[in-house]
Amino acid sequence: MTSSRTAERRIYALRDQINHHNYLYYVMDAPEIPDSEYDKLMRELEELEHKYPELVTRDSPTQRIGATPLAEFGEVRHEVPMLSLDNAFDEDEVLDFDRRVHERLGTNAQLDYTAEPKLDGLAISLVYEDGVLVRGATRGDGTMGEDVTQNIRTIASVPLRLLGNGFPALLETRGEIFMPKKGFEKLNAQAESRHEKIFINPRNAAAGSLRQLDARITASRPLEFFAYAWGQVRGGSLPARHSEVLERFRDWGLRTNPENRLVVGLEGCLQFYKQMASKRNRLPYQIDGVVYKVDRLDLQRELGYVARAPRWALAHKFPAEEAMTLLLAVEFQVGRTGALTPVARLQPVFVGGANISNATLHNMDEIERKDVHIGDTVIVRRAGDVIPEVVGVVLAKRPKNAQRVRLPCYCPECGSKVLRLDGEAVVRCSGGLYCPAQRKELIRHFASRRALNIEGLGEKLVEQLVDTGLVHTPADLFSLSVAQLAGLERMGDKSAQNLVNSIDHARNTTLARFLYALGIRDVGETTAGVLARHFGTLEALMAADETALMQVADVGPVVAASIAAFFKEPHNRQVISALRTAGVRWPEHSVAQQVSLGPLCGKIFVLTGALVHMTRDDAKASIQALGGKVSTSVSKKTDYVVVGEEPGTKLVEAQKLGIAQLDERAFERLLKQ
Ligand code: I6G
Repeated sequence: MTSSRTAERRIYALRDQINHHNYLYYVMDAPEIPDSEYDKLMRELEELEHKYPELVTRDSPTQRIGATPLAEFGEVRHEVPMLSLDNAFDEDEVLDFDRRVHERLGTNAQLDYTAEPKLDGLAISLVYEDGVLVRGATRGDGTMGEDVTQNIRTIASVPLRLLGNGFPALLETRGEIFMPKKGFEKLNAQAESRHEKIFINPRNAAAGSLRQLDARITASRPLEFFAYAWGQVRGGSLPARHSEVLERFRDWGLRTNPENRLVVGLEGCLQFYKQMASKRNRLPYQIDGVVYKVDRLDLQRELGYVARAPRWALAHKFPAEEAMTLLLAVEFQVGRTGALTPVARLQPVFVGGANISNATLHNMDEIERKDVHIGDTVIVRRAGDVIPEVVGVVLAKRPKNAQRVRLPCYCPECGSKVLRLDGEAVVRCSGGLYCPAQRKELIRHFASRRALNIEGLGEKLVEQLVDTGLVHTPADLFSLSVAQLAGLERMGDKSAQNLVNSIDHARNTTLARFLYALGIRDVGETTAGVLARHFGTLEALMAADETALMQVADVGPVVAASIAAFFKEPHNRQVISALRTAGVRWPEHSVAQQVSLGPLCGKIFVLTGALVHMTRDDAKASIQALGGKVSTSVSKKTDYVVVGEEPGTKLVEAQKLGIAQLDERAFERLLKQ
């Protein structure tokens, strides 16, 4: 049995080890043992303390989470007021600051500054007495703050006991409590899955987490700490420079920002600002600027304070990425794929370095999740080049007449019905072939190689045809004249004639290609082929309801719903009818014909080598249209190997197995039978 003395020694040793590993992990960012080893040490300490409760101390690493929730936070007076910083919003203001500092100090010499990222969190004061954390308090109004000791103790990067020695008997360190971006996203994802309120940004999440009366809730939140300043210091002294104090803090186990730098003069400050601005999005936490501090503490004392801010420090802010403004209306924009995106029309506001009056609301789910109403005061965010977005609502400012956002029933571009499939956040226009918003994308797809394969009709030309109003739907392509085309930019008579010829050529196609060309949502090339084989005719497919569609191999409820919705939309039926009138055709086979007749029905083909008169895709589609199957490897089941130029090893295998070979001519004859 462990004697009490042995247990005591082991407990102290374990605490030292755990504190040391905390230091390596949080302060040095260089852990030496895996988490599992660390957990083992913690478990051993917990067990020993459980057995010897009289040996438990407040600064033991096991004592982070207090058991009883508070009724309210106590008040704390800051003996040394917690000041704020003057802000600079451009280089000129930094220049003025540096000039004022020089004037007051009566020197022309370049000064050393500590340059630090300014975290977007909450200022905090931590008091250590004889190295033991005794109090954590918020800034409050700078003189009176709230006692959040219980909550601060739960933050793993805040040491409960300082390491090493040489620290003053009373040390009040100050710094920032913040929530890293990843932790914030995870917290919001959890809140969302539980249908709880989400936080607007990491700063709000950190503030909300620290103001919990139940420390167990704070303990579950991913909060972190960086030290950057100090208040009361008694029974000891600090070094003579700010940068040296920060180093000392680290030695004592207080985490400081590894991005901090000692820089020289104004130039050094501005260079640091630029570096941090470009690094900003890659940092694991949000920053809203950088802070410059005259490094020598004697010079700081000489400079003193003005009003509530030190003359020796300056916050150089990045352009604000978030701002509040009024949501005037919500409009729906139709994208190239038919997705309707709600767009917030805002009272113009300056944010992220630009005036913005529109921001995305993403989709209806997001609107519901954020509880956005028209008339609300909203928070918009514009970070870097990212599209501005509405991140949240200031509910306290909601006017009585605020209105819910309603999803339109019809597409604002073309009037076709709007669809929201079960389980999908995105809402779509069902007027695929007809909708102007989808026109360019659809025509480009319609003409693409694997669809109707209209040679020479590239993206640029599609743009011109649509922009000049010559083409509204794919059917219009078939009535284009040489004269019309020749009038377009970079289009000579010859190219115009060539394009008319290839459009004419594209009239003869297969049902599978035609279906694929229609750009029905969820209907790719393979599904189009399967549908063509299953139904045999376009009429049969168009007449099929969702139940009938689901009989087709590979067609599930989502795809069936997309197909049914597409053919239900009268605008789409009109365009299909116009295409057929324009002469778009394909060999028709009823299902019965396919099964009983058709030379290729049930036959398995393998293609090898390059065909001269058709692409491999065309050959494949033709075989499938006539009921045949195409396999990628030769086996005893193969009926024909189609042999093009420079065939591969498949030919050798076919010869070995004695399988019938078709050259391109024989293959073409077979297709025409
Ligand atoms: O609000 C602050 C943010 C960052 C600060 C600060 C800081 O240093 C990186 N430093 C001081 C001295 C003060 N406020 C008062």
